[in-house]
Amino acid sequence: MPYTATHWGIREVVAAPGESPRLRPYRDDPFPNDLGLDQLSSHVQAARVQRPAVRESFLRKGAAAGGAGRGQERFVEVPWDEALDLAAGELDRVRSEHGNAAIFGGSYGWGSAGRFHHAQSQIHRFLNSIGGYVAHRNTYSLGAAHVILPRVVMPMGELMAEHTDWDTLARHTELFVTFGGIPAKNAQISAGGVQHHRLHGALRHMSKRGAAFVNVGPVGDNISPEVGADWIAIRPNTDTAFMLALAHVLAAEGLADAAFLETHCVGYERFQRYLTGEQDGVAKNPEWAAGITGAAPESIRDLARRMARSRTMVNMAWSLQRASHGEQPCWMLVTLAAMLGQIGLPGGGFGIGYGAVNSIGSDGARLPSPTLPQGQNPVEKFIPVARIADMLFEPGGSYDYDGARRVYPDIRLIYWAGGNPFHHHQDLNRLRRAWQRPETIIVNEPYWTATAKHADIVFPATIPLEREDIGYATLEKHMLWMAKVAPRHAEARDDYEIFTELARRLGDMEAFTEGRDATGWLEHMYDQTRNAMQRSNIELPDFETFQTAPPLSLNASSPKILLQAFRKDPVAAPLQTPSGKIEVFSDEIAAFRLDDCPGHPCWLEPVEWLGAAMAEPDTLHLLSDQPAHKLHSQLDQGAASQRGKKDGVERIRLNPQDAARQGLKDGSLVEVFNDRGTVLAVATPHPQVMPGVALLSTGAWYAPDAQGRDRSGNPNVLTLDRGTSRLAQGSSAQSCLVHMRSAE
Ligand SMILES: Nc1nc2c(c(=O)[nH]1)N[C@H]1C(S)=C(S)[C@@H](COP(=O)(O)OP(=O)(O)OC[C@H]3O[C@@H](n4cnc5c(=O)[nH]c(N)nc54)[C@H](O)[C@@H]3O)O[C@H]1N2
Ligand SMILES: Nc1nc2c(c(=O)[nH]1)N[C@H]1C(S)=C(S)[C@@H](COP(=O)(O)OP(=O)(O)OC[C@H]3O[C@@H](n4cnc5c(=O)[nH]c(N)nc54)[C@H](O)[C@@H]3O)O[C@H]1N2
Ligand SMILES: [Mo]
Repeated sequence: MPYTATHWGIREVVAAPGESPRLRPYRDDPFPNDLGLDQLSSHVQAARVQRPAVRESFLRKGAAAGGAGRGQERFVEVPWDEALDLAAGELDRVRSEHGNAAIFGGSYGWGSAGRFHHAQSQIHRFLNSIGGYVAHRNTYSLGAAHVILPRVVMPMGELMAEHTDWDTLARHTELFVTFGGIPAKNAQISAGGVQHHRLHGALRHMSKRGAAFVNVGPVGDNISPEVGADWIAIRPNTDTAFMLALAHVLAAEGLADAAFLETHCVGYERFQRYLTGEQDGVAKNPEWAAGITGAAPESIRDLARRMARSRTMVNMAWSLQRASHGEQPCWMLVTLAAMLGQIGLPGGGFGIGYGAVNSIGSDGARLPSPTLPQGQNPVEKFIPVARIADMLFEPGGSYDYDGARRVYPDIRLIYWAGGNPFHHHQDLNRLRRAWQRPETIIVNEPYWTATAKHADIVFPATIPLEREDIGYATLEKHMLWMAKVAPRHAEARDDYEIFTELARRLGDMEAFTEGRDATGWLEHMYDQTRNAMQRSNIELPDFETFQTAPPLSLNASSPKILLQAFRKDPVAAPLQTPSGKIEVFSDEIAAFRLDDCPGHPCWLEPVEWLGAAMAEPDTLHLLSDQPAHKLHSQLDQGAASQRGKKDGVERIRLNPQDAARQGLKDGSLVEVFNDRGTVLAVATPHPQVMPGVALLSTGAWYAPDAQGRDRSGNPNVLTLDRGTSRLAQGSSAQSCLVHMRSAE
């Protein structure tokens, strides 16, 4: 039986003679989902790009066409050779006239599973082989965490792999306090695929063994009802204030672990002066936090005491740091866990993202992975990933990032493969204006996404079912041969072939291909991984056997306790921070003198939040979480995704009181709006969304009408395009105020 991997699960391919193949979940997955099972159906395939296509005026005038017509003009289909010549000509013109630092190939995005046809690796390798490009740094997922955490405790990449595993939590954790739930909808996903969806079983196990759960945040149902969590509702973006108040209680009642703070941390005393109010005259006590968060002071006091007397794990969702001052909840979470003194103990300490993806809490070892080498990028310029519109608006403009002053490059050409910025970026109307500025935009895409529609040249890319690949996901313990099970749609080609043809025209083919075709690369990558695994005492079959074998289970299980070695001996196993210890105060960050990220964790008002003066009655704080029924914008036209909508329009959840006040019923069509734009959505009252808050998941395919109103329900028409702070410059999508009115 053939198999394939998707980011949301391994799929078996059932191919009855004479019928088109069908997908079904992997039989050994204890908690499978139905995402994307209809990938090959005609209603999904209808959105495919058939043939290379060029924007009409661009075809006539080339770069002289200007960018104003992007997203409006019609496309003209052209033969492959003509499109390739045109694209190669543009790449060559820009690199010789302006240098490779005028090419942006950030190409952020998840693309599809499969290690060779990994679109980001492909495009980076290609652009490196033709002389380099301006790259992006960090992710939309964890923009703030990537920058703050290595300075405070450890790099996010290591932290993701080293979270205490679920089994250890089940055996030791008495109290699991989470900010932002443990959303099962999110744990459907792991980059590269999932063999066993483990969250469901893990939570059931913990609950059976007596662990209690407390969920703090604006939404109550982002945790399994089976665990019977207590919900403490707080306003969005106020978690840091809540955590500060917990810390205040610990300090005031002598519950903080002074010994751990002394031996394993630096700078607690300076932070304490802020906490008690000695520094600024404001004690960060529960009464203070109540005014900010809306939570009752007693609930904070009780929780702090409970946390101190239990074996406690404190966790936060990644969404908390995808917000204005998103560095602060990360820093404060680690500080709070340090005060509890249980970091490095089984079942205690902190987690960042239990539930965010399936791999967090896995007992899988980090093993060598098959990777397509990306080569060297001679261009040193980069941008923090979410600063793309700023970059396009302000060539030569300066900005702060991680303690340095940097200058935005002057981008003339954008090449995108494997991502959808018209899904993932904030303030899409602003992006649309910025996107008009480059001379040339090239996109490889299987589907006519909004990004493809805003390009000059679109190359139709294959999907994984139309090519062979190696499926592998670090920490998920699987490796499988992804079979080719469907013919290529229309004239689609693999990214690898597209880049090979461009590299040939640019005289750089040998550097890109190293003389290998796709099969040659698959064999090469597999053999390299096989050798590397052998060094870790894991035997893999030879390449030929692998191609017909069922998914391999790399049974390397290694129970984990985060920071156990550091706890045992902070001198022998120091952290990589400047002091080797947890930095509750950071001299380096303090020296940057940033008013939006001082030297210790603190409460800073978000740019937009419910406490702000601008929040008049009927203002709602809009959260745009990850969609339950798909991965980002992928397969939005599929059955699973459509199930989450009404008549093709996305649902927006809000508290029944807010709905009633505005006369909205379940199913009412509404306009959600602010100064940045307007989207249509379907009102869905829900008691577990706190008053004043609305929740519209991401992923709907941006479809502006003539007035610029998005008819699909894409929240990024409304979100704020500002960095988390001048330290990390991450996306702050979750800090966004909106209004709502009936559209019926
Ligand atoms: N408001 C708001 N916005 C957000 C977030 C949020 O919480 N709120 N979350 C952010 C986060 S965390 C993320 S990770 C981003 C995700 O943003 P993206 O990763 O950009 O979203 P995807 O929809 O996964 O885009 C992948 C694209 O690659 C295409 N693709 C698939 N396979 C291939 C292939 O083989 N070749 C090529 N060329 N293309 C392929 C797919 O069709 C799809 O269009 O969104 C961010 N945006
Ligand atoms: N089904 C599905 N799963 C996914 C993805 C997907 O697109 N679809 N994307 C994957 C990716 S790329 C990523 S990065 C992860 C992201 O993982 P997360 O960032 O953790 O996911 P979100 O769904 O954005 O947010 C989780 C929950 O946080 C809550 N929340 C939002 N703001 C606040 C706040 O200010 N305070 C508190 N306490 N809670 C808040 C919301 O209720 C939401 O349900 O998800 C991954 N998993
Ligand atoms: Mo993400």
